[in-house]
Amino acid sequence: MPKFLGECDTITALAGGVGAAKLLDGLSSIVQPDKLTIIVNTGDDCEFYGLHISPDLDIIAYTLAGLVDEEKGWGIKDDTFNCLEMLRVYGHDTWFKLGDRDLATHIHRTVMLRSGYKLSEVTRDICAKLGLRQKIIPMSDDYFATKIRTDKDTIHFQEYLVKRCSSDVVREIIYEGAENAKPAPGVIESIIDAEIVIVCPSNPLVSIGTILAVNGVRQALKETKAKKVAVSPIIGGTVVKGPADKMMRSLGIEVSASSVAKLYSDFLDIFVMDEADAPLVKEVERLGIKAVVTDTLMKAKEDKIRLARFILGVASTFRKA
Ligand code: FO1
Repeated sequence: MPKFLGECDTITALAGGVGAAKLLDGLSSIVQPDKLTIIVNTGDDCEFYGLHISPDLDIIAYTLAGLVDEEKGWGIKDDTFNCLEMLRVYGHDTWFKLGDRDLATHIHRTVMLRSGYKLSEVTRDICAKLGLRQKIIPMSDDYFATKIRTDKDTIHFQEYLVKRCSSDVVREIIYEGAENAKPAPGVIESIIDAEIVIVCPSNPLVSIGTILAVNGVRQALKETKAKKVAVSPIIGGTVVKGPADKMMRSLGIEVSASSVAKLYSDFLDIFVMDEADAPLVKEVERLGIKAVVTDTLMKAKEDKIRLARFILGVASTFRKA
């Protein structure tokens, strides 16, 4: 039985996939589920075999439901790939590894979307059926696709990440649909009404950057009275997982924790960095952000809970100027 914190603040988290899921796993162990709202990136959403795939929504939901394949950080543990193997026989592209049980989620989502439900409604249904009580909201119900311009073409983010193993030089990140993407119901309200907003250790360009690109989100983060805490996904100049470092380097952004802080400096109060980045504290504080250091590597469940406790502890003692 998890032990929740006694007096708990209302928390809203901005999340991408694997890195965010680890921290949210820790947070969920110490925060009552009805106090936690998670706004999730949908720029990675893609379509395969006519099915709508929402990788980050699924990574978060599967993780909190205890279903995730912990080794990979995505997909369902002990899943089989019989359907994909048969699709390969029929000549389909099978580079995006969709497991048999995972496919049920995508079929269910697609059936509901085709019947007229919004992605936020479908997500609520999936979470309820998986027994989750935290509120998980897609950043937008509208079309939004993260595209990558390379030296030779423009491709969907999943093609860049999975099919081409992040091997291309990134010339530009295109947030396709951002101009028309409205925040899903509850996104702005949960940021405004929160006591603490946590920006998870996700890719600042293609996970958090997409959420910030949705109309009104950045403004809500500036306006909210919540204490806003971000955790750096960059440790000592590299990432734990994913292509954030390669992407930043390609785009001429220095690969450092302080570069991430800079991207959030118009709304952020507190920046949590790894002990390895202690020499950057002054540089971050020059941005007008309180910088704190701790061990941010999350290998075991205890690490996730310890980091979650640290974040809530720092936020509780922070006083806005
Ligand atoms: N990531 C991979 O590296 N290879 C895959 O084949 C793959 C399949 C996949 C299927 C469902 C799903 O929900 C996620 C999946 N991911 C896969 C993860 C995903 O591409 C990314 O990690 C996220 O989009 C980034 O957060």
